[in-house]
Amino acid sequence: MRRERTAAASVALVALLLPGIGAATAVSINPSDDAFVYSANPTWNYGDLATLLVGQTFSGDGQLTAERRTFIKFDLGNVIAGGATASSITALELQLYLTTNQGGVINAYRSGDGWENGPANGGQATPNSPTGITWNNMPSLAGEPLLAVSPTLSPNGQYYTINLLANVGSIGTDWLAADLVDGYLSVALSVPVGNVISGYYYFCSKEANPTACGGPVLNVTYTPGQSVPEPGTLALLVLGLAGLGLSRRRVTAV
Ligand SMILES: [Ca+2]
Ligand SMILES: [Ca+2]
Repeated sequence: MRRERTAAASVALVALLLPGIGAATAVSINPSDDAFVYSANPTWNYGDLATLLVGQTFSGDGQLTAERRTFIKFDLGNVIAGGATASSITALELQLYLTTNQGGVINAYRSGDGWENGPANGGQATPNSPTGITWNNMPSLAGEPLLAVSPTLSPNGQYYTINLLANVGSIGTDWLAADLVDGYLSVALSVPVGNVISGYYYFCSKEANPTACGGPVLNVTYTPGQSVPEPGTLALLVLGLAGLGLSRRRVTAV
């Protein structure tokens, strides 16, 4: 009985000295940048619009006529400051608010971070900002891990969740570890290869009026405090455990 209480006290002491271990933390992040790009206006930027579009259009004989893709970038600074590691992140979900559906699915890819929202000039015959993302300067999707498939996008007027960790069992988490070093996670959204749906999915961008519809959100759940304890904390832990050991020996000797 006494020995069990001593063991319990040891566990309590460890929990006291190493707060945060085992307690999952959930963080919701809004985008730092988001924009769609359009193959029919390949030098135009649409970063300041309230909508994000994904999809393709086809002519009557089935030839692809245009495509729109969306790029969304999240600053991971708060997650990094909280001590998250690739292995301690247990959930990574992208949420998108849909306003116009086509009844199919879209794919999420990881992309490079070297692009910016830019001042939108969509719909106007004005030169593109050199800093804003366009069809011509967008990061490639090829070769990037993270391919995750959205649920069927219908009906309108609600958030949909894409699980960005859906494929870590096959591709690992090196990409996530890299994003925790460079500080940003960028996601590209496009329709699947072989898509036959003609039309565009509309989502709300970070510029959308929040009373009308919500912008993209990245939900991160991780277990903090897995960094190596400070030397002072370790010393306290060793002293505390040694003290318990001494008291246990005295009890045993009686
Ligand atoms: Ca934007
Ligand atoms: Ca990155």
